[in-house]
Parts: sequence; C-alpha cells; structure tokens
Amino acid sequence: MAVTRTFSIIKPDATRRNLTGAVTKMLEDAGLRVVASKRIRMTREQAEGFYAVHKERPFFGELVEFMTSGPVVVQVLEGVDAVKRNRDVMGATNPADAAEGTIRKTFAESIEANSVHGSDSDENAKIEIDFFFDEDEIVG
Ligand code: RTP
Ligand code: MG
Repeated sequence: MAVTRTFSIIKPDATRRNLTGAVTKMLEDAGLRVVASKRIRMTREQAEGFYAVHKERPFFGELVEFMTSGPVVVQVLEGVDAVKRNRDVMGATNPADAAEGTIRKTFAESIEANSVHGSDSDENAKIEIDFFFDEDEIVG
C-alpha cells in the first residue's frame, strides 16, 4: 500500500480542553506523521466553504458556529493508506457509536463536538489540504 496524505482538524472542543497533544499522540501512534500543522481561528467564510457539502443539512448553521467558536489545529497527515488509517483511529461520527480506543470514544463530547475531522477520500483529502495549506508549508 502506498504512503498517502489526509487532512485533519483538531476541533474547538479539543483545543479548549488542551487536548492538541493527546489527540496528536493518538494519530502518531496509529502510524500517521504530521507533515504540516497550524493553529488558526477559522473565519465564518472558511467554515462555510469547508463544509459547503453539508449546506442543506439541518445542522449546518450550528456546525459553522461550533467550528468558529475557538481555535482549531489543521494538519496534513502522511502514512500508509492515510485516509482509512485516520478514519479508523477517529472512530464513528457519534461518540456513542465509536469503538473503544478511538479518538472520538476517548475525547468527544457529542455528535457535533466530536474532537476531530478527517477527510473521507483521497480526492477530498487533496481538496481539503489545498483549502488550508500551500505546498511549501508541507514538509514530508
Ligand atoms: P468529519 O467530516 O468531521 O470528519 O466527520 P464525519 O465524516 O464523521 O461526519 P459528517 O457526516 O461529515 O459531518 C460533519 C460534521 O458535522 C457535525 N455533525 N453534527 N448535529 C448532528 O447531527 C451532526 N451530524 C454531524 C460533526 O461535527 C461532524 O463531524
Ligand atoms: Mg465528513
């Protein structure tokens, strides 16, 4: 299997509880390498653009409010089969359904405040990485 990239966000519920290091450790222990990272406060425009696929969902407004409510850490992760590896360690969207040992089972507060985002395909990973990073900010 090839080394690929995925895009991760440590969400405001996790940065608020000072869990950036703890979440990153779980990503690293899962075989992922952080090859770019920055802490930002997402603007409303960025959050609406990033989650544009969810525009028609009932939770869209709340999700944008949440994602702009505090700092986030956006990261590019590299590893063998990175998208799947990351989704596996993240766990299910709703922490009530997430498996033991996953980030969301360990840390998430709710289906919305679920500590992490991870790209769901190689194609979306590239789009999401390009949304937040220039290629020269990524050091593999
Ligand atoms: P993500 O995109 O953040 O990695 O999470 P996901 O694929 O597991 O979940 P997705 O369905 O793409 O939803 C994106 C984010 O929206 C929030 N959400 N809220 N209130 C709700 O019912 C609800 N459902 C989803 C979560 O923050 C979810 O991660
Ligand atoms: Mg998703």
